[in-house]
Amino acid sequence: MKLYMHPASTTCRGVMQFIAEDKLDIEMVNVDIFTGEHSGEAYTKLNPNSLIPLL
Ligand SMILES: N[C@@H](CCC(=O)N[C@@H](CS)C(=O)NCC(=O)O)C(=O)O
Repeated sequence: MKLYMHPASTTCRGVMQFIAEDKLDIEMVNVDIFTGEHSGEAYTKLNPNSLIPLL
């Protein structure tokens, strides 16, 4: 399982904290919302809403 996120995103941090506290085996995939990566073709194929986080 993967979490698509950005560490500066407050909506991601709660999910990241839950994963860390429960030591879950989930890969973190950084999506650079500052360069618009979340609006690119690769990410919108995963999440048409263009928002992070995405599990
Ligand atoms: N509750 C929303 C919150 C997601 C959200 O607002 N994420 C922000 C980052 S904090 C985002 O992806 N913003 C990109 C944008 O609005 O273009 C959801 O998970 O669907």
